[in-house]
Amino acid sequence: MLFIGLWSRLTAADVPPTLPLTGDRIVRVGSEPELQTAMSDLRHGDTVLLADGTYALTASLYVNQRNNVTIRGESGSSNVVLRARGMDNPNHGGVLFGLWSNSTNTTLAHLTIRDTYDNAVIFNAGAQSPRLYSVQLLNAGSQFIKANSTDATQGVNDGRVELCRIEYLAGPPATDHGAGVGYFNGISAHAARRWTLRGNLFKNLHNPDAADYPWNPAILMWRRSSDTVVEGNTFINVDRAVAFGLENTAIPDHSGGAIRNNFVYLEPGLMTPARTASSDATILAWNTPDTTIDHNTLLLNSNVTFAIQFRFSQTRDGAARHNLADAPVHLRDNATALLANNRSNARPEWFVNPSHGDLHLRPAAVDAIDQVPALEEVPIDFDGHTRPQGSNADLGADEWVPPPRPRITSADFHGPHFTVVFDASAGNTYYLEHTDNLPADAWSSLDPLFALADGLMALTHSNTLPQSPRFYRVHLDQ
Ligand SMILES: [Ca+2]
Ligand SMILES: [Ca+2]
Repeated sequence: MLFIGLWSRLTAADVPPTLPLTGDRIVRVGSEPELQTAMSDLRHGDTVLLADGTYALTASLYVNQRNNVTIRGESGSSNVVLRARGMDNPNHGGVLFGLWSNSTNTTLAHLTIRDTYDNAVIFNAGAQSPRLYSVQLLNAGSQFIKANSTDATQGVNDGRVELCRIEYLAGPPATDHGAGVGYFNGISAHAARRWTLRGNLFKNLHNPDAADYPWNPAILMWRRSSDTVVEGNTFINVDRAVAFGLENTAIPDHSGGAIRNNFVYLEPGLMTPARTASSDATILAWNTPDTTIDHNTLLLNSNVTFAIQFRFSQTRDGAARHNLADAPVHLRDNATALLANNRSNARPEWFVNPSHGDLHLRPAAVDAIDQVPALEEVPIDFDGHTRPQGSNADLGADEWVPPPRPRITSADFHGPHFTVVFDASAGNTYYLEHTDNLPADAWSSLDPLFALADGLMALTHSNTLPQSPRFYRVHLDQ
């Protein structure tokens, strides 16, 4: 198959909408000293608005008993960069964290925090209802986001992490920061209730075998956490994607909640055979009653034994339904769950662009499309499309929507080459066809073109001669 793409355009998900600018005071800062002054003078209700640029942090940003504080850039997430001294640099200058808060309604938006020796963002006793929106957290020396508890039963509740990117750009921390080498998660929250993690990307949270922590979940909600919702996230090359609960404690380690409409992709050969042998699964429900795991898409390429695992006897009254994976669902150590319509033989060619974590369905995924009745609890898909489209709902996170007919926007000769430009939809294959007679007995097809993204594409009939008449059409392969 020929792959040529001339133009593409960003989808809405690549540039999240900008939050409206609110706050009792807008405190504008344009330099690191001004930022630190604003933090020292912080009042309840402040919005600290950072001008575009890179800020080399001389201290962590402390939101200490100041409620309703927002720290943000203007828009996007990459124009404002808060840089610490390096996740493996013991000369961290005391800049252990990016943001530290023990306050209510701390919001972080439209900026990047990178290269912290400890957590990128930490919420401690007293913090409630934190929000991260359109934030990049890169290269953290420990958990990217940590939510600690006041005691065994009271933690940071009602957190939201939306449209954020959490990634190691060149591998995880290589040195021991006190808890062993490779001690990280995307988020670790203790005794945390009602968090929502939606539309985020978790990438390369993967330790080498020599690390002390071979199985860090990107999302770890445990130690009496409850009612977490994890939806619409993309996980690429992570040791584990999600764990609701981990330990077989007398009181459930987590309860309730939903893991739905997520994409998980692991590249072939990510894990060594020894790792794979002890892998359990990518999504864990361990010691968590009443948890549902529905409509996820997981392409794991034989790196792990199971896609989803329920474990321990208090894990009951939950369900795994309508998941699309290339590995099965597993019940371990007396766990029970309702299992329905989970497919374990997914193929890479069913998906638009797996190595980029794009597990939208291609039309070729006939064994996934229109296979199940819509599930009342999961009425929309990864994209916000309602289920079902077509005669039935599709397995996995993406409900496939038939693409619009291609619309030709221009057609021109360039020497002996005739080029047709048209609107294409990601995941579909288009043919340029021609005939010299209408109605045509048969259309002649040129090499097909596969659309990696939505946008304009071009197909060229090379070394053809002008002939009158000749007719062209763009054919959508379905
Ligand atoms: Ca359908
Ligand atoms: Ca869809």
